[in-house]
Amino acid sequence: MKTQVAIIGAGPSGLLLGHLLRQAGIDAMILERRSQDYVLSRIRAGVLERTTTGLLDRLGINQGLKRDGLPEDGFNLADGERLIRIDIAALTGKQVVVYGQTEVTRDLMDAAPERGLDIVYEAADVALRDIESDAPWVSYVKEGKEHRLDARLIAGCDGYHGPSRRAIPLGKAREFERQYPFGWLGILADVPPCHHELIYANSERGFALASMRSPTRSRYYIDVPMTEKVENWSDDRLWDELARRLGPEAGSRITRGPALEKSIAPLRSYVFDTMQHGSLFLAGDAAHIVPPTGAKGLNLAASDVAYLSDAMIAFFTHCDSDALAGYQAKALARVWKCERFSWYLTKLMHRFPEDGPFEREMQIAELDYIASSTAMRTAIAENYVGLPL
Ligand code: RFL
Ligand code: PHB
Repeated sequence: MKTQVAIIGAGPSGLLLGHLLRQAGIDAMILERRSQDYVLSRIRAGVLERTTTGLLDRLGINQGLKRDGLPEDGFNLADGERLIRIDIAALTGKQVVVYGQTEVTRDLMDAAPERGLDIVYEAADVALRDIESDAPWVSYVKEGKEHRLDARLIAGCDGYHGPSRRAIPLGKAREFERQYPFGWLGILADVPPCHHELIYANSERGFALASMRSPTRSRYYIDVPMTEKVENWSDDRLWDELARRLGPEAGSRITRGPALEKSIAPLRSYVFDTMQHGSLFLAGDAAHIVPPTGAKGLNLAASDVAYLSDAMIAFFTHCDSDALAGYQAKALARVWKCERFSWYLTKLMHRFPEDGPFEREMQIAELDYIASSTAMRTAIAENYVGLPL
């Protein structure tokens, strides 16, 4: 088989890229290791920046987003009993939209056949070959049979654990990593949210986040040590803990219900500072990870794809290789700013085991400053709604 761009991974970055290329008349084929149902069962991001919704609008794959997306004018930082509202609409003139990654992914998957975007699910043993040449190819196994996909370019959109990044020789890249001493235990339940806006809480008992997917579906998180097991958290224990950490006001408005999903995700900051090598280009979690505080991961995947699709389209339509050569510099400049914001908000809103009274006073002083300074709230709001492309 032959295509112009072989895309590894049918997460948000691979699907968005595939659609943008198809819209420009470029052939693309996606190889995904998992089944469609498995990909859709992963509960992840919930908050979309304008950059991300803009791509869905540009593709015309925005009916679900328009129908079910919840535009948000603000979000809140809770510290003990105080709630600091970041009025993103007033401070930036922009909004974010609550619309789940599962829904984005489903919309993009559903639109694929009619737009000629081929997706091979359950493609095993994907391996990238001859990436330093102008004729790279990918081998994979489907239903026990070996296949070969020839391409002009390969897009590595296969997340943190995929093979694409590993195909780049380590000597050609620099890796930056920060692990955090906790993970987020999340619960999804069909109950109304406790508040109409997101609340990030830094309580004496630890971090909590109140988020949502719809007026009848809530998503909550608390931080737990990485040694913690989901099995130790009955629904009741988790609801009790959330109520304590979110404080008397929001805590008392929590509606409890059975978990539709419950899982622990590690927190990590990671940048692989080579996003291209030969004919291979990385996008999204394949090249970088941010801790979820700040809701940047999916949005960063989308902004990578905005740059990469423009560069690939220029390459195929005007033989412009300079655009491709400039992809990494553009993408990384934005990546580092999002890494900074996610790290900053993580430091501000979590109690780190190694921190003492001094670090806690620093958090209190910072939160006081945010509460009293429009400049500080504007800086946070600008980052939250998404920095310009
Ligand atoms: P994905 O979504 O990981 O997709 C990669 C795809 O590649 C496939 N794959 C392979 N395919 C073929 N062969 C192989 N050998 C393969 N290995 C892997 C995988 O099966 C998968 O389908 O990466 P992508 O597309 O770059 O998208 C990135 C986002 O998924 C990620 O950044 C966000 O989910 C992060 N994130 C959040 N981002 C936000 O913008 N806002 C949020 O509110 C937000 N909340 C979150 C999050 C991530 C979380 N977890 C679980 C890490 C909350 C959580 C809890
Ligand atoms: C979510 O709704 O899953 C969510 C929202 C905001 C975050 C992270 C996750 O910062």
